[in-house]
Amino acid sequence: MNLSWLMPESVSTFGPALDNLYYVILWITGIVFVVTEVVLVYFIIKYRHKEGRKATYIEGSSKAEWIWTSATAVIVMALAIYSKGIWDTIRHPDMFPENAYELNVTAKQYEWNAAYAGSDGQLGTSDDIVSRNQVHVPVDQPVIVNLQSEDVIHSFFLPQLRVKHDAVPGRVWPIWFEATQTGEFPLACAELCGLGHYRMGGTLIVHSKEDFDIWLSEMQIEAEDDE
Ligand SMILES: [Cu+2]
Repeated sequence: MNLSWLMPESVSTFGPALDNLYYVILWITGIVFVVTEVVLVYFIIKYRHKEGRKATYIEGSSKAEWIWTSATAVIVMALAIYSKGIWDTIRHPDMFPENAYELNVTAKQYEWNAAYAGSDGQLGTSDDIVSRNQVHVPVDQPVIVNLQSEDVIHSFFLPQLRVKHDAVPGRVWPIWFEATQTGEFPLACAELCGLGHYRMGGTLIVHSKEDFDIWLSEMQIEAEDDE
């Protein structure tokens, strides 16, 4: 059964693997839930009160306990091993792609500020280019976002990219993703961060490589004109 309607379209390189893991867990827990409920209802009806029927004392069955304990352990271990590969790809610092484009994103009540290296090619210098509530990235290239927060805990959420990560004050947290499609996608804050949390939204703009370079140089010219 195709469950893809449950989620927004995926435009991320690691999206399909992550979605599959989600569907596998949903199937396993879904089947266990239905079977358990059916058995529960069956027993409620079968052993309902009847005049003259006396309850019997039972001590349980160690065979049944062995079966359900080991079956659960096997399923949980299998899921842990299956998900570890995906988790490592996405979050393990040693697995970060090397040819990534790097930018900074700083969250604050209630906006997202992105900073890109200016003409010196260095991030965190005075010629950085900034965009407010817009994160511009090139398509088909890994992007590293150094996430930080100026005030409280926010959460950088790109549903279509299958990215969600907390921005924690006092820490710089690198995350990465690679968009597979150009276009505009919503950026939301997924952590209740104050009264204006609901309007802490932005846009992820995925450009073709050429358009991204054009956008960057236009922003550089604009910044130089302002000086
Ligand atoms: Cu927020």
